[in-house]
This record gives sequence, C-alpha cells and structure tokens, in this order.
Amino acid sequence: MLYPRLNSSRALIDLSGIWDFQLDKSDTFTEAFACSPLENAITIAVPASYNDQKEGEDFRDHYGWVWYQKFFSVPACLLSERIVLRFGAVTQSARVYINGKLICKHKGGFLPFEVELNEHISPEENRLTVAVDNRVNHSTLPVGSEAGGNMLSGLIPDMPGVTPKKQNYPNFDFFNYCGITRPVKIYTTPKNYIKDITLIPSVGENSATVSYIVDTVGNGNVHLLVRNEAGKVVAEADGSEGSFIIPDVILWQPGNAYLYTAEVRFGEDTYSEPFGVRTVEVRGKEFLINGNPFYFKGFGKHEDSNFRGRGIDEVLNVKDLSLMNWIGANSFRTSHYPYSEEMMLLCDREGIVVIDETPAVGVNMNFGAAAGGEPKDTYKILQTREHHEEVIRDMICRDKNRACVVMWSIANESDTTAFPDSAAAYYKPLYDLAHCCDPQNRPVTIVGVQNEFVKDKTLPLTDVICLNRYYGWYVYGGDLKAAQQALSLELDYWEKLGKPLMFTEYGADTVAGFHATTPVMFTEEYQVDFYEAIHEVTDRYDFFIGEQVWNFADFATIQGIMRVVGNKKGLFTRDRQPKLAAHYFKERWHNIPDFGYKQPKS
Ligand code: BDP
Repeated sequence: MLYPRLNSSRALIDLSGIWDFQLDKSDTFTEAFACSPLENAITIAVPASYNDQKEGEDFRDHYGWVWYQKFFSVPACLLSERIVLRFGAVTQSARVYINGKLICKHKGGFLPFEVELNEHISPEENRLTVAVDNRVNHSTLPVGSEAGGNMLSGLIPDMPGVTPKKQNYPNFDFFNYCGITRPVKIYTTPKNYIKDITLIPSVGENSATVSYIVDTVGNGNVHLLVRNEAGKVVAEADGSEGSFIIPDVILWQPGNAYLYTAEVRFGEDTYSEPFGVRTVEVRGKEFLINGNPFYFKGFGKHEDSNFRGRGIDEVLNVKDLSLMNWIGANSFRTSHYPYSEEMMLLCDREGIVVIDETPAVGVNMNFGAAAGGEPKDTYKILQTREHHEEVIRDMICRDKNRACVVMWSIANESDTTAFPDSAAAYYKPLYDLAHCCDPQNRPVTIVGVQNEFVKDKTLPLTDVICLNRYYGWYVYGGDLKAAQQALSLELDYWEKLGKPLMFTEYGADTVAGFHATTPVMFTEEYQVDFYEAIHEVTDRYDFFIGEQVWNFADFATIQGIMRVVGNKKGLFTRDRQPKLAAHYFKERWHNIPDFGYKQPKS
C-alpha cells in the first residue's frame, strides 16, 4: 500500500486537529451516534491516543467503543478525481461512516487502511464519524482476555456482590492506548492510477539490477525514471513489470543511508517511491548486510510518550534516532507492533536497521495475565490464526520497499514449549507465508520467550534465533553469577543448531535516581552490573550476532503489582533522560563496529 504523498497529480488533505469525541458508555454498540452530530461532544486531538488527553479513570480506562467526528468538504476542483480516505492506524478496530452510512470496517490497531469516498460524499459539507473499539480478546492481536474478564479471577473464591469494573486485561505488558493514533488523510488520484509499486534490488559488481512491478488500475502506459540523491536520472524503464540497472550504485548501509527515487508515471498519475539498494542474507552463523557480517546494537522500543500515549510524534521519532546515534546503536525492533510509516521512512533516511514486528504479542495462554493452573494449549484456545495471516500480509505489503527493514518478526513471546507440536503447527505456515509475501525474501523470525527451550520446535524453524532473556532479573534476579552460568548453558545448547542468535530483549527495571554502593535490583548501578555480567558471557560466542536491550525508554503499562508507574527497564526515562546504563552502553557500543565484531571460528 502506497504512503499518501502530495505531488503534481495527487492532492493531499490532512484531517489532523481537534475532533468531536464521545465515549460510548452503553454496554453495546450505539450506531445512532453516527446518524447525527455528536451531542455534548468533547474535544480530542487527532492523531493521538485519547486515554491521557482528559482526566479521570473512566476516561483513561474506558472499555469498548468511542466515537470521533469531523466535518469536512472536498474542494470542488478535486471532485472529478478519485478521492480516498486513509487512516495510518486506528487502535484496536474501527468502523467508518460518512453522513451516517457505514463505508468501511477495519480490525487491527497498527496498520493503515483506506476507502474510496467518491460515491459517498456530497459536494457540500460531510460528516465523518469513526467508531473505535479498544477491546482486546482471544481473536485480536495483541491478545487480551475475553469480554473484559480478569484472567486471574480463578485465583480467588467467588465473591458475590463484588463488581469489578469492566476493563481490558491485556495479555501484554504495555498500556492499551487507543484511538485514532496515526494521521487521517484524504488524497486524490486520477481515475486511472498507480496502486502499488514493488522494488527488488540485487547487487552486482559495481551496479545494481532492480526488478520492479507497478500495479495499476485503468488504462495507460507505465514509465519509470530513477533518480539519485542529487536528482540525476540514473535509470529508466517502460512497462508495468521489468527491471532496470543502476550503474556505479551507492549502497544503503547501516549508519550511512543512500536513497534513490523511483518516479513512476502512468497516464496522468505519478508517484515517487524512495528506495535503498542493499542485500540481506543469513549465511551459516552470520547475518550479512551487503555481504558483511552485521552486529545488531540497539533496542526493543515502544511508541509511547506523555499525553499522546501511542499517538504519532515525529519530534520524538527524530529525537529517538538522534539518541540512538548518541549511544552508538544501529538498530531496533518495532516491538510489539508495526510502527508508523513516518518512522519507517525516517529509518530509511537515517540508516537505522529495523526488525519489523507484527502485533502478535500475548499469543501465550501460559504467560502474564493468562498464566496459572495447568498448562493450556494456547493454539486450541485462541482464534488468532486468520487475523495473524492478515497482519503478516499487510505489514509486509506496507513495508516491503523499506531498505531499513532487514528481518520480519511474526510474533513476540508466543507459547512454544507447553505444547511444542501445536505451536510448530501454528507457526510453520505463518513463517512460510511471511517468506512468500516478501518480494525481497528477507529473513523471518519468531521472538522467543524465556522457557524450557530444549522442548522448543518452533524457534529452530526460523532464520535467526531471537531470544528475550531475563537471566539476572526474572530468573536469578540479584544473583548475577548464577545468571551468567545459566545463560552460558543455554547458549551452549543453541550454538549446536548452527544458526545466528541474538537477544531481542534483556533488561532490568531501574528507577531513575535509585542508587546503591553495593548494587541491588532497581538501582541504576544494578542495571549497569546486569548488562556487564550478561555481556561477559555473550561476547564469548561467535554465533551471538546482536544485542537489543529492553527497553529504549521507560513506558506505560497497565497498573499492577509488577509495575511501578509503568515498566522501568528503559536506558532512558520516559522523557528521554539517560540513566547510568545509557553511559555504559555509549562507551561499549561506540567500540563495537557495525560489521565484523564476531569472527566465526569455522
Ligand atoms: C517481555 C515482553 C515485554 C515486556 C518485558 C518485561 O516481551 O513486552 O515488557 O518482557 O517484562 O516478556 O519487561
């Protein structure tokens, strides 16, 4: 799906701003809200999560539907064009109405969707109403408990007369921020238009051959011009499918991005798609970018900030990448959902390497909010398969041309060991699907939870073993010697597989300002000691090809006894001030090269 752009053939109207808003306090869905202007509407800013924009528990922890409304007119000069309404993301699901008529539905909170408006709008003013549901359950990704019931309720006897408030019980460790979280735009195209562009570079001696497919609707001829960063035409091609050669190609490199632009013309339509030329390959125990063994230094992150919640914040995006530069990081994972298209385009420009993750988090009935009692077969209980396929397809379709994306993560911390065969049967087809959807055939991974790894039949199916490990925190917390021994035993086990392995999470909750001469858990000194201890072990293994810390910054979570006003594992605080460990990493990472840090023994 193409990112909406303003150019000589396409108009672009941004609907950001203050919208009318109301919580739907009924237990059901009140479609009547869509049929007239919202009564007693309150104000809300779009795009952003709504939760932290107003005061009160009822507002922040609202369970179910909310209603957004905005009035707009399309300039008369554009009415003869194809007019499209596009949402960057609405969390968790949406129904869209124009002048009271339902025109589209979308499930899933982190990927774009769009709908043609021509047959629905009037030349005068139009009423756009968006109903947004924040409920997570056994069929959504991320996963939550069914019908707002507390997954832990089996731990206490029934207590008649107690009526716990209805709320989401996420089976994941980040606040369920919701609403219209990314830009809402109207764009136009000519009636015959470019629907999608796919670019597949391969690198030769000094040149690159780029295969391309231009998906079009209507009649016309496709012409393609490729420009370098100076704007000079370096290649041309005709036809909706084919290839072109870029002579003296400049590669996209981590930390040293270079982007070309494919300027596509089709009849009266035109669209410019930026792209980088680079290769990605897993060979033996190595992860190669442009043929060189890459070492991942970076983070698991969140889209999370004060006031906006999970709403897009381009200032913060720029700042975060600047902090990554400062600290010597070269990469991050979009834990635990696809990030905004704006962030992906920025990473393309800044040369930051990205592991792109679906919102499949909490596919695990023996973990977090769902744990307790006898082990359960997650894959018999959850109904996520169809939606899981959908998010893999949509994410790859959206980000397929991004040079920054070097690997797809199709899930985070699913249950892979309670019922190992069920897990492998669920994941093998999804792993194959991801490969099959990606025109560039990037490596595919499934991020593994700390578990009885020797039973795991799923992770070994993937291209890179990605582990979230908490030795020294949840396991052997406060005993770093034991943590080192256990980690070392586990790495010995995985090494025999002959595949590259990296940490996609490891970390320790640290409350900024807590200090101790003899470190204890939660102090800034313990966080440093924790990382030093882990690195002492990981640095010994040549197949250990990357360290992504959990987390870049502190972030909001549901309230509970495990979290002190949110998850505090950040190297930075939520407002991006460094903890002691940030300085430790700055020293470490500036001394670790992006390429060739590990030399395989054989
Ligand atoms: C892992 C999850 C991550 C959590 C983290 C933690 O992947 O979302 O926030 O652990 O416990 O289980 O801090």
